[in-house]
Amino acid sequence: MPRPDAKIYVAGHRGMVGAAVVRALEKAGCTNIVTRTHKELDLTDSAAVRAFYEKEKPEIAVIAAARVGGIGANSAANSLFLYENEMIAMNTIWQAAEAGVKRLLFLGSTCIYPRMAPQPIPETALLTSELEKTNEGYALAKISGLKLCEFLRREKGLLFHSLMPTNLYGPGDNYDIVHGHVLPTLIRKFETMKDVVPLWGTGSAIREFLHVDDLAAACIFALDLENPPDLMNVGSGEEVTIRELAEAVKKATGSTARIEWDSTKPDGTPRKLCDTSLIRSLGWKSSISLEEGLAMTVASYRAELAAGTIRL
Ligand code: GFB
Repeated sequence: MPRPDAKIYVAGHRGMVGAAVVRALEKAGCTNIVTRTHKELDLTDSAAVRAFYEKEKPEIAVIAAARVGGIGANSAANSLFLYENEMIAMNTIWQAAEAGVKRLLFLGSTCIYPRMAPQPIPETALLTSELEKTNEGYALAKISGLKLCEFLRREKGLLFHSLMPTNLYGPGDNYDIVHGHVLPTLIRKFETMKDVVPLWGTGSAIREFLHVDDLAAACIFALDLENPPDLMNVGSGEEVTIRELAEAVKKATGSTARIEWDSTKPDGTPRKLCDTSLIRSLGWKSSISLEEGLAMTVASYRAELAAGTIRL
């Protein structure tokens, strides 16, 4: 557990992941958490990030800030996903090292692995073959970030390391029908479309889902390791086809609508199950099942909608 008084910067605290990390750190007793909204600090601006670190001088940084989106958002704007995420990663990691941050945890995604990686995907599959085209920009930026951490650790002895979570979901997700990830988008579709729910692709793609509170617990676990691996996968081991996911969301929402598949839309990576043997061998495993997590997330979707705090 980080010391209760350790000054910890969480980048991206208003996003689903950053908010979950802040909740978990607070629950673990941390009282000195530093945050900045996007408006207060533009993470693509190197000079501003440098000034921020010089002023605050955090001891630890957790980088959960990123431009994220589902297959629709990524494939329509690979350039933006590459540019913004590259800038955010380079600035938050490099300037942290310059300002004397002792420990940094960088968060990425399992889309850094090759499209046809062996399944389940081990960390060693990194950079062994071509990336999935629909999210190539995002993946390249995240690969740069994890490599910068690795190089700084090797060259300067800094304890900078990375976690690569599988597809995430949970409270505070983005429910935008066009730009969102599949799981929150399906919740919104089944909650709002009464007769027919149009879904993308063939439904045959396979995904693994992890509740964001499980990822936050993995972050605390990783920050506790004296000598963490440079790169660790974080997953639930529970994989489903998109078709099975759709049935599960339909059930969780109580919808009676008919599903219609639009095979002109992309399936993306055929399968993306990460090998979590490394993190499990060190003593961490997920604890929220997909069924349980889905029920919780449908409830939080409804609560966020009623409270007017939902991101659509
Ligand atoms: O979460 P998602 O958008 O992205 O899921 P990826 C895409 C899968 O769900 C594809 C199917 O197989 C889609 O065909 N799908 C079915 C839908 N209906 C829908 C729908 O209404 N909306 C969406 N979005 N998908 C993302 C990357 O890949 O994974 C990101 O683009 C990130 O960079 C994230 O790495 C974790 O799982 O394909």
